[in-house]
Amino acid sequence: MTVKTADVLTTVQEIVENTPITDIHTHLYSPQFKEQLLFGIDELLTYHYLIAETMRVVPLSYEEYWQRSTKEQADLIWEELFIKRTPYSEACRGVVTTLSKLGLNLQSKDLEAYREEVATSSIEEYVDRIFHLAHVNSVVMTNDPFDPKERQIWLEGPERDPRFHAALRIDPLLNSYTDIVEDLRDWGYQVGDDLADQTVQELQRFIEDWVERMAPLYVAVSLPDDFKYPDTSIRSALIEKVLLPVCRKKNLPFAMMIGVKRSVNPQLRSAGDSVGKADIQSVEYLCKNFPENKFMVTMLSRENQHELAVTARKFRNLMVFGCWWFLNNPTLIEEITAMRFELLGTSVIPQHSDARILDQLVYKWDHSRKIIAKVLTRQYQNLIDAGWTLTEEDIRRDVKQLFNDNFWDFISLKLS
Ligand code: RAT
Ligand code: ZN
Repeated sequence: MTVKTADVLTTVQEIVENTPITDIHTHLYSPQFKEQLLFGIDELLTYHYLIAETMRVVPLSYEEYWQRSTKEQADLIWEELFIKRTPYSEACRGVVTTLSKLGLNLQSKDLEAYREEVATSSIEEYVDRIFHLAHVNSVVMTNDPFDPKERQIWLEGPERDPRFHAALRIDPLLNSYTDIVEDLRDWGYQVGDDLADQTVQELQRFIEDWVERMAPLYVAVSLPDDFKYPDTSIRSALIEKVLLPVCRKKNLPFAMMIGVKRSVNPQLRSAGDSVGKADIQSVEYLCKNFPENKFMVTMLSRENQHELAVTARKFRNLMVFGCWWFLNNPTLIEEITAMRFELLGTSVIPQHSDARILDQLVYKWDHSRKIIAKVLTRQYQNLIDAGWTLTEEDIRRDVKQLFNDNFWDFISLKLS
């Protein structure tokens, strides 16, 4: 059915709201991972984005904050950001959207009552409920073989919930190799401090073992703003000799999340990371010199977004994804998404949730969907004004590509 300019908004909104999503980057876990899966009001309130906002306004030392229990921290955050102030920051509004969609009475502002109402009989049921509310059909976890608790669970061979896919995250290997050499040796890999041939083979074996164990959809790393490739660092050598060959062999994309300055304020712990502009030339170099490797890239600084989209025009082995972390704000999502649609058409993955707490799927996707619908509407209206005939089926196909197929097609794409 042909869609007229006047009807584009409602048609796009309806389709965007109702198309289920594959959420390609989260920090969620399936219930089999026990306490690794965070959920519920207190976790929602103690999200590290909200800790940073709270510590700006309370006359409390960092130590005093961290000494408190999660429940006490949540009480403080609720009091400071939601009662004494108006919660219009994006992270605060996210809590409000989530509570509202969970059916809680926002007028009461009664945190204790919310806790009681959301208390859930079974985590499995809660996962179903949240996936349903968020209209998400599956999520990709972030799986760290260097995390002792998570590692143990994988070694026990957990039962897999098909809605939770794995992603092998290898930050310690690429960002602090010398800190993990000892662990690797303890686990039976004959590795040295420098990348002699045997070490390279053993590190490849380590990655392949974890690929076997987790069946990840991609291998991922977060990289600092001063990331350079190539350079003389061990990281460059590891990428060239260990990571890229294994990714080619297993046909796995290498996902690079570039531009994080870790621990700018260590006292804030998980909330203490920041952002810096990175060098796009490293991405260009990798895409150009490793055409048989697939790269998924997101960059943290707003200043990198235009050149990243342009780089994706040049290299089909580069998939741009998401508005990451400090970019996950309405103004920036709108600007970045519009720019990507104009430069790349439908060939991007516009968003991921980065949800750390199960309940966050509800607001992260509610907020992003609204902006994506707005930006898409504008693109379609301009196209109709230019003389194109647009059908409802066209819109359904496009949204399905943006929310699902672009990712899955890239996962199965073979470049040679
Ligand atoms: O967005 C976040 O929650 C960050 O803390 C990070 O987890 C980031 O997304 C990452 O994956 O490193
Ligand atoms: Zn993340």
